[in-house]
Amino acid sequence: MQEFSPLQEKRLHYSTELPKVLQNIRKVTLKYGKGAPSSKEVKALFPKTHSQKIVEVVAQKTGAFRRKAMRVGVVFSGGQAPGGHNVVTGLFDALKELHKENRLFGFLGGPSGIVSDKKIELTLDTLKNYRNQGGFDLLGSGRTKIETLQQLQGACKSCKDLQGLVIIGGDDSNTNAALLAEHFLQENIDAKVVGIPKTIDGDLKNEHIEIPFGFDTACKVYAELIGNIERDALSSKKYTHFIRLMGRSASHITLECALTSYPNIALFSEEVASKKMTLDTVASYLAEKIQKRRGRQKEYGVILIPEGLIEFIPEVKTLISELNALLAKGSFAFAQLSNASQRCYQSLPEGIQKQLLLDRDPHGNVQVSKIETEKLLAEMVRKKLGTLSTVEHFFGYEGRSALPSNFDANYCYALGYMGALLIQEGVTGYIACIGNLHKKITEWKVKGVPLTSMLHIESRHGKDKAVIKKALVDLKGAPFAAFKMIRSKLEIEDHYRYMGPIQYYGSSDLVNSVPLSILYNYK
Ligand code: FBP
Repeated sequence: MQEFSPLQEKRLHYSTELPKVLQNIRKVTLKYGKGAPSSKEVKALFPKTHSQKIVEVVAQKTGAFRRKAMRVGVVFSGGQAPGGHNVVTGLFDALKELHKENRLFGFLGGPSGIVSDKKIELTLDTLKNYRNQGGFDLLGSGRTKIETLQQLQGACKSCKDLQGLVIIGGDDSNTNAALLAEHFLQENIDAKVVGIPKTIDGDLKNEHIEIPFGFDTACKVYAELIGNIERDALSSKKYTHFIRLMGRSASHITLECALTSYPNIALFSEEVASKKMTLDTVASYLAEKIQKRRGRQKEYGVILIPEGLIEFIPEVKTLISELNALLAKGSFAFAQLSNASQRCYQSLPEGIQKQLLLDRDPHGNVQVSKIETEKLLAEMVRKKLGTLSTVEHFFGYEGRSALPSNFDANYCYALGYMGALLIQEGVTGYIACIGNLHKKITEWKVKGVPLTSMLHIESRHGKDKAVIKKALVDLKGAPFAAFKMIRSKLEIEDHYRYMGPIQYYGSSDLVNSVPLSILYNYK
């Protein structure tokens, strides 16, 4: 028997709100708007789904809606992100509202569940304990990339009696969605494929996607933890805390946490890359700031380090791409590296060398969550300064399955609703997008955007592949500019901000807060 905490129980009964346009889903339809062009290379790879048009939700004059019941599949793909269960409940509720005979099936264990047709039917009863809850445990998740002929055939087989498939995932998973949409059309499979933007990393965003879901909650959890550490540092005055924050490539999480909790120093991978800083210059930069604080009798501090930093340091980046190419061929021998990469490899501690050789994920990414950059930098800085009392932390998994904030709970529920509408209206290879997120929920704007318009060509596993481009922190953007304005003050003085736990009930400015990274873009 599952026991609920009082808050969990209360969250089960939280009422989500919908954007006005989705409140009467039986009375709306899609209107084709602007074209969303694809590149020449993408056109060649996606002959059936390239250059489709953006769709908007509009009132349906006739009031007619699809009468035939549908069977729809849904899958969680990639890392957990708070709010995923609400996408499923939103999708389920919308499907039932559209037609009471509509049925929803959940594929188990991520995309591999699609390949091997492992699914369960989702009902009011199966979903009753998952509303507004964290995690992906209803169905589980995974990182399988569906690309071989055998995998594609498996997917066709398990989806042949479905009219829709909703893929809840990040950039790689939505690339999967684009591939499946194209393949299903080529194989005359009726199932329409729709993606939902998910990832705590915040890097699945562009002119159409303001933020992927999960980012808000995860950042709020990390900000609470950072604030607690800041206060501890200020109380004991004896440790410099090196905190690595998740976010595989982009430093969006670090930026959001820096904007909310005012640490002494925050590093940004994108800035390190643009300034072509070496590992040594990053360590010297930190040592210099710590030394300055020491001059003011401050033997403590808090430093934020984005998880992806290591991959952005030019010499390590080159080393990693050489390793990727070698490991993709199945073997690694030190002598096969270029001279520069040999030097870089040898300069790293043995632990980090081993971590760089760990298996890539199925999409060809280095598993940066396993590379302990915070320890590496703490050690390098200590060597430069002679002595330094440090405590190292890694915050990642702590935030990925948290009870979703009200923002994520509502956002996800609405994304699920939009997913149902896109499928009912028969579009395929689209991603559900909701904008105007800084406004009241009723004013949120809803549309569907062709996934092929977000694809570009990148080298993965040593081969050129069409993938969705990750959005990095824009060094010229408003959120980064806001941090730059306060950066030098934070380094020397202490302006720590204690965000406290996520507020689910109470005054509206606390419970309805939106990520600062969104707000700054509207200022
Ligand atoms: P997604 O892009 O799939 O959402 O996952 C993001 C992430 O949380 C990264 O921040 C992190 O590097 C990675 O997943 C960890 O992956 P795993 O769960 O496989 O350890």
